[in-house]
This record gives sequence, structure tokens and C-alpha cells, in this order.
Amino acid sequence: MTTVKQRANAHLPPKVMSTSGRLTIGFVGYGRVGKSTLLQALLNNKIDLSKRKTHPTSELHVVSAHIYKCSFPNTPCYRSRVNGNVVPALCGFPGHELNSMVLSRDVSFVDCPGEVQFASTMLGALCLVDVIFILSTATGVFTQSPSFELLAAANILGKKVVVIQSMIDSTNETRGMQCIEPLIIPISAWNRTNINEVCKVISDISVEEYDDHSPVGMLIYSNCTEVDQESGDTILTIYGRLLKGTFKQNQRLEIRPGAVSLDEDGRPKCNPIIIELTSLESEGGMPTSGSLISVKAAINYDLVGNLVTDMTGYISGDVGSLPDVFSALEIKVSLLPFMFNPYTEELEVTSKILENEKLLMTIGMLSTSATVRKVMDNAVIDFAIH
Ligand SMILES: Nc1nc2c(ncn2[C@@H]2O[C@H](COP(=O)(O)OP(=O)(O)OP(=O)(O)O)[C@@H](O)[C@H]2O)c(=O)[nH]1
Ligand SMILES: [Mg+2]
Ligand SMILES: [Zn+2]
Repeated sequence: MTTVKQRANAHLPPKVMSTSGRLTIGFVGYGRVGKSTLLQALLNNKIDLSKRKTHPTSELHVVSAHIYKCSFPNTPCYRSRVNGNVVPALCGFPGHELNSMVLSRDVSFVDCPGEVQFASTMLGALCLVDVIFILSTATGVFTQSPSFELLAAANILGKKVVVIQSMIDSTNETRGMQCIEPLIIPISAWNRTNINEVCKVISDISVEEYDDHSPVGMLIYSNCTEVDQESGDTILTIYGRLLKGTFKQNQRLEIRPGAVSLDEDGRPKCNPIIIELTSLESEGGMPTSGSLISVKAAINYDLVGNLVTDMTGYISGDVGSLPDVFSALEIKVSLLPFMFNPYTEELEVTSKILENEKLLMTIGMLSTSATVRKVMDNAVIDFAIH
């Protein structure tokens, strides 16, 4: 962990265990399909089967790991370790006991909540990651589950997808026991079945070149403020993914839409916030694009502190380089023919969008309510954003 100008009282909140690597993988899927348990298996954490009941995940959980591969040629031996844990030295597999394990991938995982009330958090996270792992239980039918919607969303975003059929220990059917191309991996996190295969896939995934030379552009997924006991300053910490560019020393960042207040006519007004970084945390030196990072800045609390609440979905970047803020949008939509209704657990025909209808809109990681002002031809819809 490299810290540029570390300040006192600069602790990370517990939900961010560490930050790192360029490849970021999101675990998505309906509630209770085993996303968090697979993450535990991949981090090589012991899964306590005496406490089979887990808590539903309610917010994004970001953690990074290293995948190691056996140095013996053409062998399927992989290990994964949470960053900071002891590195596996030797393979130990019969025949290659003395072969060393070499680092093959530096990866960050984003574990998403699956319960329906957190749907916008999960959808937002699709923008944060390079590759989407969609989990669906071996007993469920993939095409009749919300996984179908997630697959459609991943396609729209042009993201790579790996489908994981979880909990194969709980079914006698053998249909899911073999890995299928394109990637469908049957697993049991409890029994560690095919966890090696998952590591292999993570290790082999190719990702597009990152753009390190453009102005800095960062997508924020979490933020908090705290008071520095020594100086009395208010410290703003933002957690995000550096989508492009490379940080410089004494980086100045603009955050948009910024602090929202009401103007004299009661209309929302957005005031971009400009911060000068006091510290920056990332693994492996100065962060380059693709890294998940946290940055800290002393802010004038009287000016912006009480206006800054949840910055999830805000964007941040070099001052003057960010796009404009809009309060009305014209959007071309293509509706999915069917939607999974989590309350009836049935696939239902999607209803048409109506004028004056209030909708939850998720753009990037930002979710907001919006009213349909006008539905035009070619499925073009005019929304007013609140
Ligand atoms: N039989 C079996 N059960 C599993 C396996 N993996 C997870 N489970 C159980 O399934 C339940 C849900 O697991 P979680 O990992 O919390 O599921 P999740 O998808 O993270 O759930 P949310 O965070 O609510 O979306 C728990 O009771 C787990 O013990 C598995 O491989 N086999
Ligand atoms: Mg979970
Ligand atoms: Zn080996």
C-alpha cells in the first residue's frame, strides 16, 4: 500500500478492505445465490458450514486478491489469496510438489447485494467493473430468472460475462457438472468444486488497454467525511475507480454534479466541488487507470460539508474536463420484452412507459427518480430528473 502524504486519522472504513489491480470483476445475481460465499472461497477464507445462514449483502463490498499459477508447464493448478496474506510458495500437487507458484493476476472483486431493494446498487456496479460474473443457482432456470435481465444489461454495456451456476452440491442433476463454452462454470463454494476453474478464467481474461494519458476521470462509489483530531480539518474521503488518466502529485479534482442546493425559484442547482488531494491510497505505487482507489482532501465544511451527502455515482476528474450537468434528458430506450417480478417470481410482459409515470433511473452508478414528460416515436422519451 503506497500512501502519498499520509495524514493522521486517515483510516479506511471497514467495507473497503484494500484497493488495487486493474482487472475488476463484479459478482451479481439475485439474492441468496451464493455471491458472497464464492468470494470467501476465492479469498481462500474458510467457509464456516456450522453458520450456514449468511447475512444478505446491503452495500458494495470491494476487496482485492492475487491469483497465482503453478510454474509447471500446462497445469491447471491455481491459488487465490486476499492481498496481504501469505503468498503460496510451492504448488504441492503430486508430481509438482516443488514447483513454485507465480503471480498471474492482480484483481479486485466487487460483491453486490442481490435483494430487490438494492437493485439500483447492483445495476450501478455493472459500470464499475470490467467483467460481470452472473450467479444463478443450479436448481434455478437461468432464462426464467432475473439473471436474464442482468445478461441483457451486461450486453447493453458491452461487458464481458461469465455465468456461474452455484450450489451444484444441492442438486443431483448432472447437467451442470461440466464447464460449458461460452463460459458457464458450475461451482460449489461450500465444497470448493471448480474454484480452481474460476481462478483459471480470472487469470486468462483479457481486458482492453487502459487509457493512462487522458485527463483524470474517476467514478465515485462511496464517500465519507471525518474530522482530523490534530488540525480540526474536515477530511473528505472518496472511493472510486480511476477510469482514465494518471494521478499527479498535488492533484486538483473537480466533483460533479457536486453540492446540490435550491435556487431562488426552488429549482435544484448544482455547484461543482473542487478539492486538492492531501492523500491518495492505492496498491502498487501511483494509481493508473483501472485502479480502485481512495483519495482524501481537507474541505471547507462551512462551504460544502453540509451539502455533501451521498456521492455514489458522482464523477470526478481534472478541473474543467468534466461533462455538463443536466436536469432534463431525452433518452432512446429499448424495453426488454419480459421482466422478472420478484414479488410473484414470474416473468411478466413489460408494460409500456407512460407519460407522467415516475421511474427510478440509474445512469452509471447514479440513481435518481425521474418523471416521464413525453413519449415520442422511436421509443424516445423525455425525462425530467429530480
Ligand atoms: N448448498 C450450498 N449452499 C451455499 C453455497 N454457497 C452459498 N450457500 C448458502 O446460500 C446462502 C446464501 O449465500 P450468500 O453467499 O450469502 O448469497 P448472496 O448471493 O451473497 O446473497 P445476497 O448478498 O443476499 O444477495 C447461505 O446460506 C450460504 O451458506 C454452496 O456452494 N452450496
Ligand atoms: Mg451477499
Ligand atoms: Zn502444480
